[in-house]
Amino acid sequence: IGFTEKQEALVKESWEILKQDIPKYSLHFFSQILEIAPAAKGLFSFLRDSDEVPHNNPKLKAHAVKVFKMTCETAIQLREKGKVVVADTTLQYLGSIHLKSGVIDPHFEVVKEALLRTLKEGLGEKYNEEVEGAWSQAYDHLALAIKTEMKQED
Ligand code: HEM
Ligand code: ISQ
Repeated sequence: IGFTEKQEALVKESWEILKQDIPKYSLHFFSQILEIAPAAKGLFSFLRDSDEVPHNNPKLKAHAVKVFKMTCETAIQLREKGKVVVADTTLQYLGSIHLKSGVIDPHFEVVKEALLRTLKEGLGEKYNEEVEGAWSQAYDHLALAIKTEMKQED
């Protein structure tokens, strides 16, 4: 089962839409993570000392954008190469950051669900099963790469 041109286009198009309001969607993304798994709050250094999700936190925005962009990048690679190639150094870095922060495998499903909900919110009626499938597939590949790296590190 490969990744089609159509799927790649859907992922790219939806990111173009969400990109237009980064402050809104990064906050939504994050709020969804905490709604699904309130305990995850303690994992994030920029949240630990605050009572609510900070509204204009540069770190939160930058990280949220990276998650979307990396998933997008993964979709492009899946279509072009049929596999995911994340630079070794990037993967090692992400592996160690997540391991050190206390992230565990089930958290990846939480972030996936939050990402999909954010897409749904941003795309409105343009959101459908095809869009969801394309993002899910790309995310799963990226998540697997990070999880595998986390296991090699401990
Ligand atoms: C940090 C991406 C999954 C929790 C980060 C950073 C990136 C990132 C780019 C910032 C690294 C930096 O520049 O400092 C991703 C991607 C994921 C993923 C692409 C999945 C495909 C998860 C999951 C969790 C999580 C499942 C658990 C809820 C964290 C935490 C940090 C972090 C706690 C450190 C934030 C801080 O305290 O500064 N992630 N992440 N991530 N991520 Fe993820
Ligand atoms: C880091 N890792 C995964 C998801 C995130 C969402 C918002 C901010 C930072 C994140």
